[in-house]
Amino acid sequence: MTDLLLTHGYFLDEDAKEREIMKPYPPLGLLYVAAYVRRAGISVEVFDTTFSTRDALLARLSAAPAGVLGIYTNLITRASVLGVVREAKARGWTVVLGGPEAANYPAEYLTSGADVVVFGEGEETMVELLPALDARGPHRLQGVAGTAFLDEHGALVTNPDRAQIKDIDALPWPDRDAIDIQRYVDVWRTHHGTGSVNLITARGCPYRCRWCSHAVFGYTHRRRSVVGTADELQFLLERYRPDIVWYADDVFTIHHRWLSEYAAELKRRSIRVPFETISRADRMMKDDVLRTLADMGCWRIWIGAESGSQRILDSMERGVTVEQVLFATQAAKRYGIQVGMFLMWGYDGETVDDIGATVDLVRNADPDVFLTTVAYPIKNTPYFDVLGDRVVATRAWAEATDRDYDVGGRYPRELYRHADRWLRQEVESHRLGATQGAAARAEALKARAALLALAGGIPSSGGSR
Ligand code: B12
Ligand code: SF4
Repeated sequence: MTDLLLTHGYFLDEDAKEREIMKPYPPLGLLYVAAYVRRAGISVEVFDTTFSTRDALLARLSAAPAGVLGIYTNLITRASVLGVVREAKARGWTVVLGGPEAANYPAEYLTSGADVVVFGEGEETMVELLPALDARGPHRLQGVAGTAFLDEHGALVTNPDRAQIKDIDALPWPDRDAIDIQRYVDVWRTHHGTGSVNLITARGCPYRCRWCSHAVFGYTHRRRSVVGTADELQFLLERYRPDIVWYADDVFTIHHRWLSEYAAELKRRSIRVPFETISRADRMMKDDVLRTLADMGCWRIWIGAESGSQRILDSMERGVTVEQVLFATQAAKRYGIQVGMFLMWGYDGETVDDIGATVDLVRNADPDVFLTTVAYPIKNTPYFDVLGDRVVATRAWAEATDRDYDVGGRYPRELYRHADRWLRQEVESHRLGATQGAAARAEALKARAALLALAGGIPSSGGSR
């Protein structure tokens, strides 16, 4: 009998946009939990929903006997997970939620039917929680650190935080055998010509960007050993034969000495595999870091540039300058590394001038690819807190995500669509040059005019060419 069934409520089948992108990654956190509880002697099964369907999951839930169902939650899966919770409860399962989203809304999830919300790292908590659930049921879990539940009177009980795992090298690797990893590699290869696998080299980020969620790992930063990480990579390469790797770290180049030792270890093993990852410009300011990345096979690095306005970067407490973003982008490209940029519109206090500064930055830095998002306040972040009652729900909590919050006092959403068009056309016209880029330039000016009309003002500087 399976003591624990784990799943994550994300179905590609229900996400037309992501089906077009087709860059799915295995749910690493869930696989870490699976490996840890399995090592503790608990039998565990993972139902990976990515390539499956809701009907198939429900069929699995209907197969008796019902036990404990653990679900990973993140920001985008709220409605889906709530649906799974409902169906699981109707079939007699005890439901435990983990991951960054449930940790931010324990009361809401518990009153929607979940039995327990786990916050922080799931490994040790699950190993303590499962026998406690067996012995005491879901309403008397006082003292199980890292959990929240409703007591017999329906009152919310929040147990103390669990201490973070000190030695993350002591953790077993993610239980990749529990799901069909090869399918991910193959889907990538079919759609993009390169099969990809993911792994992490560290947990947690010590920076304090105000909009970023630290719900799981807090502000710690714990690294794996160079040898342990290289062992896992080597295993992945031998086992799944991917063409590329995604280091799913928060800031891959955060620790320069570690990076150079890791690169040396891979070289010693004659491993050079193209990889993609995320970093910060200020951790990419040295030639030897960029050379190391290039030598290791880094083919694309994502930089959270966010804004071209220093005033906005400072109010985000990003700890990075516009000059660093420009420098790091151009320097990475000189080393043959593609740059992807994350950009954010509409952060608190952003004006049309600031939007223009972002357009200027991207035009000048010329990253290979960039993605924009309209800033959204994630619960329990300093950004959410500072907005206070300017965070306005647009839909019922159960049907929405934190991305659906409206922010009072901000420009209308339509303005950011014009900002996007302005940015894309401006960059395009710059790439094509004065003659060939004339049409794009005209489009950029139109988009900028539309944006200004909506903003009801003329910028005094920035992006005003
Ligand atoms: C890599 C990454 C991505 C990659 C995904 C590639 C991949 N999966 O490898 C990309 C760039 C595509 C991406 C996209 C997005 N991401 Co992202 N991503 C991450 C990142 C940096 C690492 C994920 C990871 O592998 N973590 C390592 C594992 C070990 O941690 P974990 O999953 O949290 O698991 C632990 C616990 O949560 C818990 N746990 C997990 N599952 C379960 C289940 C049970 C039952 C229990 C008890 C416990 C438990 O135990 C685990 C081990 O301790 C995280 C930040 C982070 N460091 O985690 C953000 C993060 C998860 N992403 C986030 C966001 C917002 C997004 C996007 C919505 C962004 C956007 N605007 O589009 C999209 C959503 C895409 C999607 N389909 O989910 C937020 C989520 C915030 C929230 N409150 O939900 C995070 C936390 C970033 C942040 N700091 O704000 N992301
Ligand atoms: S945005 Fe990146 S650098 Fe900033 S706190 Fe979050 S993970 Fe760290």
